[in-house]
Amino acid sequence: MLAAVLLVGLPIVIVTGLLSYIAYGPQFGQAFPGDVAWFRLPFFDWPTRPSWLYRLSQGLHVGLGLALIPVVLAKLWSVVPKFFAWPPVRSPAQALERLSLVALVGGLLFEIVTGTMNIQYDYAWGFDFYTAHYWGAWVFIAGFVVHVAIKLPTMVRSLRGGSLRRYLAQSAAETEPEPPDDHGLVAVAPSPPTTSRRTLLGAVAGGSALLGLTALATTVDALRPLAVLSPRGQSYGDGPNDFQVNRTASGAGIPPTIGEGWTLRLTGGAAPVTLTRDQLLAMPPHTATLPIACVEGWSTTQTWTGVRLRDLAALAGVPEPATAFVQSAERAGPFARVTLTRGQVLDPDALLALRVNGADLSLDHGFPARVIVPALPGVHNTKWVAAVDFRVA
Ligand SMILES: Nc1nc2c(c(=O)[nH]1)N[C@H]1C(S)=C(S)[C@@H](COP(=O)(O)O)O[C@H]1N2
Ligand SMILES: [Mo]
Repeated sequence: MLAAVLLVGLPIVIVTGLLSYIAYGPQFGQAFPGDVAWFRLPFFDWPTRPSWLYRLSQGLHVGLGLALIPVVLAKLWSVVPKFFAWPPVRSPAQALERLSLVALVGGLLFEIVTGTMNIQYDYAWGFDFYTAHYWGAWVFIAGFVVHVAIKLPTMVRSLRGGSLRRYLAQSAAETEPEPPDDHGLVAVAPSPPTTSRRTLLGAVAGGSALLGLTALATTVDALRPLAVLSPRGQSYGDGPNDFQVNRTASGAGIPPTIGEGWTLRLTGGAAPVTLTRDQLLAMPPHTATLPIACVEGWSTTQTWTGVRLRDLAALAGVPEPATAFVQSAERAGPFARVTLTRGQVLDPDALLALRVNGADLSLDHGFPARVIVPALPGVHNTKWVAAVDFRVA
């Protein structure tokens, strides 16, 4: 039963995790870790439609990943005798199986711990999160594939056995031990039961539902007070700018005076073009309701107004760019420079946003101007934009 839930849930977490890597744009060297040798995925240009694509895939990765933790723990608990099997190795085939279990359990626990600590901003380790989470994923995937191949028949047999319904009807007092098996999973001399299987499954389901709810609350505004596990649940703006702030201006070293004398520099054409914010506001405005979806699973949908990136490209003299480099006023660090694909520049809703929900962007949300592109991972929606360089190749 637990196995069946994991067999459906874990592949979703795996696939959405790998998709997130692709969404970051490994072809531009901006996915982490950068150099993965022959573990390179067959990547493609991340689409801009549907605009909620990254919101859904990354929300599932983090939310489902969290909700499955109680199921994983219960499953591990149910196979505890295996960890103490003696002698540890009986045959080469069995040695291989046990090695796959080390990869499976070790890899999965590692992914759970690093993933959870990342969304809590608890970087208490001496290595890069993305590198560790990426390689940990492959260790886990290898163990998972081998384990499913070996155990699938056992799972199908036990689900077909029809014992589930009978078990769920039993109270603690009626609970009988499993019949002896030859896998070494059943206790030889079990103590009297203290809870029923029904209570155990109920506790697991309840724990999963609670964790899933706190994850859902980081993407559904109406549930916001329930986002108790998200650090982003604590940091918002005011009025029309009242939504999650990933990193504040002061955290990024952006002075409150950034608007004074600020200009946007566009390059790539015959001559650079420089625009003030007033000149941008005088251009044909475009409004779009689009999400910001962070790699940490939270997301928020707001209504943005600004200038289309493709209009800026045309103005710069590069109406058909192949890529665009966006430079933030935040000069150093992973957010300083982002590469967008052609499709991300030319999408009719791709914006250099100046306003949100009818008000000027707040300093924390990227004033004087920020990028908002449909289905783009949140991290690439650069705040405090200083320059855009449109490239034809
Ligand atoms: N210059 C700059 N741009 C940035 C960031 C940043 O720290 N610095 N954070 C990014 C991340 S990780 C996300 S999820 C979004 C969040 O935007 P918000 O803080 O307006 O919600 O901005 C992105 N743009
Ligand atoms: Mo983010």
